[in-house]
Amino acid sequence: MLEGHKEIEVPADVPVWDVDPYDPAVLADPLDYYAELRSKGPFAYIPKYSILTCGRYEETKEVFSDWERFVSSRGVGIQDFNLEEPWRPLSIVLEVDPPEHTRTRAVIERALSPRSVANQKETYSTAADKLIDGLLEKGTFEAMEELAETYPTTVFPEAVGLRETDRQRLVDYGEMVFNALGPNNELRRNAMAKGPEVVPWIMERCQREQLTLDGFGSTIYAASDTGEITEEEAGLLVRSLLSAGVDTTVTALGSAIWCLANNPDQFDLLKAKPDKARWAFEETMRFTSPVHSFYRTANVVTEVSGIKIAEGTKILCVLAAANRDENHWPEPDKFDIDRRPSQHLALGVGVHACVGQNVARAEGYAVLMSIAKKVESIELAGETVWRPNNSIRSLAHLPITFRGK
Ligand code: OVM
Repeated sequence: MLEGHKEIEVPADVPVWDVDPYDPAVLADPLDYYAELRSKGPFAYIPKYSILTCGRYEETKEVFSDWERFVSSRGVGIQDFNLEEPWRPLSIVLEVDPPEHTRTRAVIERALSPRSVANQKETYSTAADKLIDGLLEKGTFEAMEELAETYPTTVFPEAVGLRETDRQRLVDYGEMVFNALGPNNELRRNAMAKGPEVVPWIMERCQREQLTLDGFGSTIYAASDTGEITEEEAGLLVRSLLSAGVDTTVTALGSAIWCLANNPDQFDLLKAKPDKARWAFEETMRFTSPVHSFYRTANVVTEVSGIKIAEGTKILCVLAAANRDENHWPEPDKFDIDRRPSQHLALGVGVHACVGQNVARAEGYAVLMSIAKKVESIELAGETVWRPNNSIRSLAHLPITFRGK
């Protein structure tokens, strides 16, 4: 075993690539690694971890969406749950395959439906306007802390229906969940060290009596009254919301500001037509891929693009590399809000595609819309610093100056 999974032979016709995708230097500045990955062919074998990795659009999409051959039930991180215990009770929507997945997914899908999210749009835009007004008054601010973290940790806990919230604990739990998918490196160990402080608090928030009667959480628990799921399962599905709904949107919002600050011509286009906010957010997701990679596990002997893949092979699907594939995207390294990148892989693809995407888009739209209406210029006001994470690409620091209209 290596990092909790079976060591595999190098498949025929697959290049061996002596790289560490989890090297903090690679995680902080990954574009060359993505380009080299795509240049290797459909797959490369990484001996340090005995994994296959893929980053071309076509193969990444194929592996990611074919749940029958490439399962999630053996974990979407480097560990194989057939061989090693996961760090927490399994997610009953992420780390499971159909048919079990279909039942739990339906419940979350209902809770986060377009109609349910539409009911909250006004709340999202009021909160965005208030936040942006406050930041305009400050002028210069730390956009990761004061905008990207503040916004989701204000609107999302309320949308879920948490009676008690704590920005730091929500962010720290997200950091644990996403670092946990990588090897047992320093990033993972440091994140895991926060467990005793964070996990009991999160689990308590998932209990029915801790939730209001009008949030996503209450809709999920309603499904336990009809017997569709058990009450214990409802708690685990609320845990999924708190696992996946914070770090991802924090990252996407921070990266959206970073993209607009670095591309003033694109911000001009957005100001001229604030309705483009939806597409500016979509392009941010393609361009920056908040979740840079997830694994699948080959559950059978199979073949992709003529490459034979052994059962038990862990495949690192680099969504961020696929989103920059020159064979799929014209000028992939250009941030272009007039592109309509609806086929990007930042939210995954197939039966496991992000179930919170309506919420994520509503948050992104509200914030970018408010900025488009109120802000004249967005400028970097100091050094930007990236925060390495085994599965998320996020900024740690983003000093920004807003000037008002
Ligand atoms: C979960 C979950 C879902 C999506 C992403 C995620 C690793 C977690 O169900 O806990 O982050």
